[in-house]
Amino acid sequence: MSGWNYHLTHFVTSAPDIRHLPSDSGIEVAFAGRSNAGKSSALNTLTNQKSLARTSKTPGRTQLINLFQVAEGYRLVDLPGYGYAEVPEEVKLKWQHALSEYLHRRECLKGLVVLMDIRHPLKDLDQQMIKWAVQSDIQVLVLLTKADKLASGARKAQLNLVREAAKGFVGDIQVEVFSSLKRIGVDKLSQKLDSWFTDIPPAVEDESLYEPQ
Ligand SMILES: Nc1nc2c(ncn2[C@@H]2O[C@H](COP(=O)(O)OP(=O)(O)O)[C@@H](O)[C@H]2O)c(=O)[nH]1
Ligand SMILES: [Mg+2]
Repeated sequence: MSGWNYHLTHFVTSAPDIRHLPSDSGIEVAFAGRSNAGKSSALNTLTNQKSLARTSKTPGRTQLINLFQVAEGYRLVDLPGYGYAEVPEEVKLKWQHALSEYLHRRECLKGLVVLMDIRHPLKDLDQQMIKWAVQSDIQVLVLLTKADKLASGARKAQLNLVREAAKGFVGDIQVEVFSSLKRIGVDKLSQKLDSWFTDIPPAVEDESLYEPQ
């Protein structure tokens, strides 16, 4: 049972960079991925809204950080897609710096969802995002998107491959297949978000509890 109703999510604001984000409080989960990875579609599928993630995707505003609110203080953050071939190198480096800063400094950032096309996973910047998240003790959910494009055997093989590679990052990384088109993996995504938003601290191993009476 999901504790949160993601269908109630609504757009709050756009920020031109991380310095203009709302106050660093509550709990935030960020969505990142190369452009065209299926990020907007995933957000729309999760929230069951046709154009939530596109409402602010007007031309010329694609580099904005878009913030959505599930409930007061609980936000989903749509980071601009990276990997645009046509963006000048200088702009790319600036943006990478801002992303690194966001992942390292944002206190309320609890989890990072990294979306990658299942046919082209773990590109350089995807790996960089995961590394930054791990450095900052931020849990990661990798979604292998457009899973409907592969037959089940190939899908499973890709999943295993990426799960194996994820171990190399030595962090808290869960990898799942996802398809907005076929609604695959939506439950896995909402369960992970539930766990981040619930924010129950990990069980403290209090040995006294286990002492025989
Ligand atoms: N087959 C398939 N296509 C998808 C899926 N998700 C997104 N797409 C397509 O991939 C393209 C990019 O999707 P979009 O959500 O805009 O990607 P974004 O740039 O990461 O926000 C669009 O043409 C979508 O229709 C999916 O689950 N299955
Ligand atoms: Mg998008």
